[in-house]
Order: sequence, then structure tokens, then C-alpha cells
Amino acid sequence: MTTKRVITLVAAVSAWACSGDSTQPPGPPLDLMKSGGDGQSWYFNNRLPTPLSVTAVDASSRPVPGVVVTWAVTSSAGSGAVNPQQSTTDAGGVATTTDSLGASTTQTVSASFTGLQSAATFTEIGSAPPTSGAVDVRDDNFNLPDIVVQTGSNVTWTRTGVNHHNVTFVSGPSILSKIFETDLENGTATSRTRSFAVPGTYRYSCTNHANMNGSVTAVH
Ligand SMILES: [Cu+2]
Repeated sequence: MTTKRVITLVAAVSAWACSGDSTQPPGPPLDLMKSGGDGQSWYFNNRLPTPLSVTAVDASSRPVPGVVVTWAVTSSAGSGAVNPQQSTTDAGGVATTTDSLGASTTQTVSASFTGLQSAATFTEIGSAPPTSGAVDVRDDNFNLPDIVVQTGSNVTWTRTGVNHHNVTFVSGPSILSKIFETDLENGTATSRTRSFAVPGTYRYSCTNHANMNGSVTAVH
């Protein structure tokens, strides 16, 4: 019984190896499949959080490396830009680019290669970033934990719980000083406000409670 099982396994593995990529290189690229970054909602004149990526495949749906992919913003002028405008698929058949929104609410980006019949099209959504932020400091979490504001906007943390909490910045474009510390005896710090002058993501924690974390992302 054991021997038969081993033989069956070996046969299965051999069959897989023969039909796999090891014996036949992928054929010429036939199509581009979107593999990341489509349908993001982000803020005017900012780079999208997730890069755009496509996978080049042959007629058997196998990924094709070495394909030069051309990226282009296809919506109207002022809709942002991609960088780079050409990229080559890697060993996994994947090519990527970064995409920045412009001032329009809808942006479309195409990806293609020479000879491709129908380009892959990405659609991204832009909006104006919030110009203020508010976070409840609760027992024991921040609500909302992750917020986005326009650079220079104020964010206010307000104590709504009764436990002793703090807002201690742990990473970001610069490490900011602790701005919030509640004290049950003295009743201090029911509310504190800070503005964020430099774009980027600032992460903070309450050092009194494990997993009590939050972030502020300042965008242009
Ligand atoms: Cu806390």
C-alpha cells in the first residue's frame, strides 16, 4: 500500500513537470492581465498607494518575461502621470509603474505592448483630501485608527474613555513628540490638536495598551 502510494506520487509529479514551464518556454505574449492597482480611490495630485501592475501571458496563459509594456494616462490632460512610462515584465511576467493622480475625479491608464490587440485599462478615482481630522481616544482603541488629511491640516484627539491613554508617535517622516497623555487623578488632556506639515504616514501608539495603535497620513 505504501509503495503504491509513493509510485502514484512520483508519476503525478513527473506529469506535472513535463507539462510545466521547465520543458517549454512561454510563447509570444498574447494578452495583458491586470494584476494590481486598479480601482483605487485616492486624493488629487498624489501618488496612488498601490503601484499598477500587469502580467503578460501567452496563448496558454503562461506568464511571459521580457515584454516591454507601455503605460499611458488616457484621460484628459491634467489627469496625472505614470512613472516609468515603460517597464519590462520580470521572471513572473509582471510589469509595474507608479501612478499619480491629477486634479480630475476619474483617471484612466492604459497598459499595452507592441502587437497587443486590446490594451488593459485601469480606472482610478480622485477627490479632495479632508482638511481636518478627529480621533476618539477610547477604552482601549483609537477611533478612527487610520485617517488621511491634507498637509497642514489639524488633527484633534479627544478623550472619550476613562482609562489612562497617551498618543506617542513611533514612526513617520519625522518622529514627533508625544502630544497626548491622560491622567485620571488630574483630569488632564481631554483634547489635543496637532497639524502635520510634512507629507507621509505618521504611526502612533498608546504605550499603556498593547495593540492600541493609529496613523495619520498627510497628503498634498
Ligand atoms: Cu491606551
